[in-house]
Amino acid sequence: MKEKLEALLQGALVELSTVSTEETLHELRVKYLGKKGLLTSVMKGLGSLSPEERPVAGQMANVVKVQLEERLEGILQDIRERDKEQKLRNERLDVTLPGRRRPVGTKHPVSLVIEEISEIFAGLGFKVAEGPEIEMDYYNFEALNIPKDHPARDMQDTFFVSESVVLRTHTSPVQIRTMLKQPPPVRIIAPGTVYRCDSDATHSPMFHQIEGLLVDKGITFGDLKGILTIFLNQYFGSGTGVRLRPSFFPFTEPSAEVDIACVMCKGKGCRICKNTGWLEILGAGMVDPEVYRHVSYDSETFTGFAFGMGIERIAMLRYGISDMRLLFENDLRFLSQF
Ligand code: 2NL
Repeated sequence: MKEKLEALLQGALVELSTVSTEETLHELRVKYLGKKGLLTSVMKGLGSLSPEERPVAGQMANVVKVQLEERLEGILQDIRERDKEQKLRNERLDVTLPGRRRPVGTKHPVSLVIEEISEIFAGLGFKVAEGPEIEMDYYNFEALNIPKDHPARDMQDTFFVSESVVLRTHTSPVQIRTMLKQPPPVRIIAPGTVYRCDSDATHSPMFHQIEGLLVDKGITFGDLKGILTIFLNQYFGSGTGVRLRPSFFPFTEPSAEVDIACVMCKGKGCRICKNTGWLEILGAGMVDPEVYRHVSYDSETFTGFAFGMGIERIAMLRYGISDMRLLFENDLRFLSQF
């Protein structure tokens, strides 16, 4: 019996010396001290001993049991201590490290142009107006004196949603909606996204425009020229040359193209202005009485002017961007420069 117990203890101690996890420790506890464990089965043999031997062997078995229990408990504490330390080591953080910088976005150049131009016109008393990008044919064309058979309505240029609904091809319908909602005076600009079924190196099917509208008593072509000259001198720098050339739009009469002296060569002639010294920036004109008729404004009492400009072209001139497609590719190497 004594030998059996000693062998059992030695065997257990050898096995315990290699234990490194709580699970294998638990398995060994069951193997030696469990109900069907090795020590239990040795103790079951106590009954067959003589009355003199039994208490001695029993005491020995108890000593072995206590020793094993203490050893198991000791190893368990060691494993737990080791696991805790490892966990602390893994979770260690250096509170003196500088924080990780979050990348901060920049505004898109198209947004910058819209904001800056809107601000200049805000200073001239214009309010920003907005409207839907999916628009009624009536507001996009008919009310602007662009009849059904007009070339500007050609299938080639317009994205049709249905026979009477289009993706707006300009932001003019915003001004039509504004005039239908309120009586004159009106002093608004309408920046926004517009769509044309046209796509090549210099045309995107989705682009941006700002239009403006001023309607009041006694507004003349002189006011148009004055306001646009003030705007162009604020945006492109004071002293920027401005000239008007006669033009045609179905919704204005008379109409004009507005040029500025080339921002690159100051009018001397270069690649940007194709050696003309001038850059076309805006289209403008006095609102055609036919437009007033569609929104029930009295064209005998009220006159006004309207204008429109393409944002992408202005952004390219303002920031020296050579290819319009850079504005739509969303390459952060390009966008983060603004
Ligand atoms: C251009 C020319 C223009 C307008 C837009 C307009 C709007 C109403 C009535 C009359 Cl509601 N006119 N808008 C007028 C003249 C020119 O845009 O070249 N845009 C890129």
